[in-house]
Amino acid sequence: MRRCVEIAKKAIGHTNPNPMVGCVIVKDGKVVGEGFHPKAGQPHAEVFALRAAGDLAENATAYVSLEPCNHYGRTPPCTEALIRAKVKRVVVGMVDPNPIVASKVGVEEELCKRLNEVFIHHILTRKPFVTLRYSISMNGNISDWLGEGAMEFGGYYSQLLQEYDGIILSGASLTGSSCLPASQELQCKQLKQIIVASSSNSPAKLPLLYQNADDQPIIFADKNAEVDPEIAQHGIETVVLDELRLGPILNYCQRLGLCSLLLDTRGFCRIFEEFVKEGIENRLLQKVVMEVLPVWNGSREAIAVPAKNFDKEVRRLAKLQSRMSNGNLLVEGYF
Ligand code: AOF
Ligand code: ZN
Repeated sequence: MRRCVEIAKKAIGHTNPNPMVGCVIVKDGKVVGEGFHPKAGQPHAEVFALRAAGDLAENATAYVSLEPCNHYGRTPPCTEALIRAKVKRVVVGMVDPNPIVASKVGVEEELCKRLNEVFIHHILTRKPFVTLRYSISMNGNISDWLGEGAMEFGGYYSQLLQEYDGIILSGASLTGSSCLPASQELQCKQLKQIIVASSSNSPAKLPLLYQNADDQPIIFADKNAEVDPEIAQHGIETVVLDELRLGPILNYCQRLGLCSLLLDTRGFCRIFEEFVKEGIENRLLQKVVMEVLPVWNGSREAIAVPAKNFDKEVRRLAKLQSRMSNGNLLVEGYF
């Protein structure tokens, strides 16, 4: 089952709105076929694994990280493919939360659920899965910097960009060195850029993070924001809201089919403080990824971690995990 999850991850960032799924077919203690679901519209993991196994699937055991589907969606039911191939036993990691599928089991369930936290949230709530990301200094202030190596290929930040459908950034973070890199790996994934422009953080310049991305960014501006006229000339969609709030932005993203969003506080600005408050109070945020940098930051760049006007109650985060990444500490948790 751990192997199923490992191969399912090959499609990270490419399966939405479908889940990532891996399937391994085992016969007489040997792996005879493996497969994963690469993309919505393409065959499911079981189909690829059965193709690889060929005749050896007969009397074999199929391990699948998600309960095999039994419905006609974009593709036919995997249950029928498994029966046709005469597989003897099916071992399932987690039940499919999709109400049109459904039944039993639970092998390495936590692991299988973590793999598809986005899919699970999205199919049950029909809302995007939103992760708040920020870096802090050792003295507990937000830092505008990312940890060393974070943006490089394999770095945690570039992995986040691969994983999520969209990124919400402040207009202020779009100038100069804090722009995202246009590396080859990132270009293959269409990451929708959602830029928030309020009067205090209007993008000074045309914010094209990926010069080659087919996808145009969207700008959400409040009515007092000064949006560079060049932006309109480039035909970039600008949505003017009376009140710049996270809820309406997320609804808009949902309609665009974005299942997961990274709320990135780089270029941290007042508006994000409001977003975090609104996000926690209205349960719009699901996850936090915090990077602790080995620095002590001074008053010019220091901004307190967003807690302004936060309702008195303490919110406890669940399933805390930590790891080191290039000398920086990464802490993750769930609201
Ligand atoms: C599986 N194996 O690899 C995946 C499953 O439109 P379709 O045909 O792609 O069906 C999508 C639904 O099928 C999706 O919402 C989820 O319930 C299930 N995904 N099931 O047996 C797979 N990706
Ligand atoms: Zn299926």
